[in-house]
Amino acid sequence: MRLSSFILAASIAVPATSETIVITQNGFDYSPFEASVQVGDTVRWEWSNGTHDVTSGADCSEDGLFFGLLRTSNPVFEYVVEESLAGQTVEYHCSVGNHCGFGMLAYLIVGDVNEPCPGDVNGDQAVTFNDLLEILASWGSDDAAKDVDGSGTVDFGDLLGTLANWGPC
Ligand SMILES: [Cu+2]
Repeated sequence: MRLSSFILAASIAVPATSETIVITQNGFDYSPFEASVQVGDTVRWEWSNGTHDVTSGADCSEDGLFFGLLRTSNPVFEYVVEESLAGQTVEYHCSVGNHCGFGMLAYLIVGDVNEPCPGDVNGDQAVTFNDLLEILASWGSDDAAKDVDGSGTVDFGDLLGTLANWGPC
């Protein structure tokens, strides 16, 4: 493969890291109404006013996935997105009074899980020329993040492992 092929195959992608997604309660609203999250992210609901909660489940019924209070005595509820929810849309609502009937509900849009991706040493969900550059920069070291084949040294075997997984993860 020629060098120019590597460069053409390089792509821009967002690094995969765990984040905290903040959802703010205000009146009968959760904002954002649809929150995009990833497995492993922390969803953090923040109370603004009134007496509410965060109850998972569609049609104003509780499915037991998560539940937390949102009120002056408990102004924050956090939930870490479980792997079983990958690729799903998770509906939740407020179970206090008839709040759900008044429209106090919202959604978590859970992204697909990323499979392990040998050769993606920079974690951008694609094996590209940038990964080769990182391997070359650590050539001869024992940097585990760049030791694609687990040999204990960053060397030619890691270049081969990277080439074998070329492209999007
Ligand atoms: Cu409520």
